[in-house]
Amino acid sequence: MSNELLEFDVIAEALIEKAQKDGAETMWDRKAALKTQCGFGEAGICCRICVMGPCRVSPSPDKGAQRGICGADRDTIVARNFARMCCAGTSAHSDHVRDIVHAMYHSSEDGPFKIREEGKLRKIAAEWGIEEADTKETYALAHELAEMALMEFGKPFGTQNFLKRAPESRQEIWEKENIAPRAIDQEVVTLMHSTHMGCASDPESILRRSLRTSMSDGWGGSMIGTEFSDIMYGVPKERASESNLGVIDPEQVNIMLHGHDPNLAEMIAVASKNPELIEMAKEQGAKGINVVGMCCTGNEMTMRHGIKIAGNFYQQEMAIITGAVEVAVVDVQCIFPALPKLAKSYHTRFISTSPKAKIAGDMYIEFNEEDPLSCAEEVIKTAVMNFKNRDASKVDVPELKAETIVGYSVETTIGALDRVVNSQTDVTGTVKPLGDLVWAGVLRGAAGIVGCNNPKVEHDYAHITLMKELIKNDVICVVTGCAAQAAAKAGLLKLEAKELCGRGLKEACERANIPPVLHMGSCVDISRILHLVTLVANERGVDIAELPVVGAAPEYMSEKAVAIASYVVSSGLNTYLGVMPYVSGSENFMKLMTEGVKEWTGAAYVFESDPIKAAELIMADIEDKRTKLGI
Ligand code: XCC
Ligand code: SF4
Repeated sequence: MSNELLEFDVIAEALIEKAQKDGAETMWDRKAALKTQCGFGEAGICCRICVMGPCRVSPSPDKGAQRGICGADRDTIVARNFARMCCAGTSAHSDHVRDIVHAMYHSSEDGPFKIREEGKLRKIAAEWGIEEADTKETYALAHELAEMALMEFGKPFGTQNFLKRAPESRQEIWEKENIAPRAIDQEVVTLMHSTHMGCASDPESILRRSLRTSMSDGWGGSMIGTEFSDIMYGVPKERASESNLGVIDPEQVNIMLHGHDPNLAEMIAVASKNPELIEMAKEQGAKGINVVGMCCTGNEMTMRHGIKIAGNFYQQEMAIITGAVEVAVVDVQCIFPALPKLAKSYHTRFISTSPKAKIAGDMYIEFNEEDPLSCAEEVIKTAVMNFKNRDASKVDVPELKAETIVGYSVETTIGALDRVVNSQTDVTGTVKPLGDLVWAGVLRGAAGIVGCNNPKVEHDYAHITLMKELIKNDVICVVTGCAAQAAAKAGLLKLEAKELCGRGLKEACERANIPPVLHMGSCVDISRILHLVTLVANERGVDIAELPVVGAAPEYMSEKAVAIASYVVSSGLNTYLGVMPYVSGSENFMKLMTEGVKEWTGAAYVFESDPIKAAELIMADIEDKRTKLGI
């Protein structure tokens, strides 16, 4: 089945049935046990910011409690709850990035963390104004740049360095609207302060500050994370991979890498090639060691090493339910606390590694940036020695997997675009061909489709439906996170997917030899999308908000995604959310999000749960932008 364009994920049902037979519990069991989820929480009108509460106010202005004990009304309560999601989302991305920067600070010629992309190191160092960036000794420069990046988290003055990438018009908007982010930690701390009991109550001010905090993620933490990971681990290049649970190989020792931080994953990738460990696996009766990725770690590893993608967010339990995973090793974010218990229904060992995300219930092997390989080797040895404990009667790996092309960093995308120009007569190495294709109408526009899965909607359905609708209408899609993995499993990340496109996009794909949906990486790599869009805007001399480009998160669930939506809106792109955030309890706040914010940033949040309708709205949006540009 591996070569067909798959219709969504047809294996979930079989594995859920298997789980029941094995006596294992899944997210769907727990969702059912919760019965009706809390309506006040859902509307964002429950406040428990202080211990006079919790105060649940009425969603209706005509009846019920209108204010909490302190007098906060529904607008304030909703705004504060929303703001705190932005804080947490920004913290998660940026704090994971801090670890990447620390790894770069510890990099050395003969240590486990090395500089692989010296050119990129020098380029970013020069961009940030480091003197003699082209001549300094590599590691001295890397350490200087890392220290500078650490200051981006806590510098007392100034705004984020990467803002200068944006078109001047955008930078002016950020200045004028007071959403140019200062130090990342400062933005989070100050917004936590603002939303403390008895501080800000003005929803407009709270939203504005939420945007600024989220901006410190998109143009700060996340962008640093992407660029610095590239410097250390390599700029992703086009490469083939495979995706879906079928990449788990019953004949090998399977290690499932799940989480977000490339530091751990890179070390496991290195250690898994250690001949001694492979020999050890063979002695245990396995054919070898098979590392597979889940969620964003999966994205990072497939982009840089072609490591196969086992699945996205909602499949983390299913991977274990196959009965063929020796070790599930995790670092931070999006890891169900349910996994250790689930693992006990099988032979799987669950290993958490980060002091920031110590998960109770099975093993903990701390990952230490000063001696990273020892953790990685211990994880692999544990997996190898666990192979013999497999219960053959419980092994059932679905045979489903799809071929996939990944690796579209900005650099690689520009390289692919060079294939559509005449290298003798035209400039190469720029985004000009992309702008030309859009301006000529061959491509109507572009959409960044990102984010998670959410059991409130049928998994992967909204992602895939939206992507298919858009490519049919000649809108090229760039994808990250679990949306990218949904695309991978559905066969949208391969050249043959051009058959699903409109004429223009199909032709562009043929000329550039790319799929119509481009895998740009993990969620922090949404900064790659921002960067690409920025380059196109700069090349055309327009503002980002003028481009026929949108953002979408059809199935998101995490606080990180709320921060992402907020920095994408702040960057000037309308952002289509398929799941309602907890704001419906305040009509005023909703209005600010869907209309008011447009006056500040030129873009807004759009709520639409039906992907077909969302696609229609996006097409109208894109055509409207084109008309205004006169193209
Ligand atoms: Fe997590 Fe990044 Fe969401 Fe997937 S897309 S569920 S955040 S792994 Ni980021
Ligand atoms: Fe209630 Fe106000 Fe305290 Fe919130 S801050 S819990 S609304 S008293």
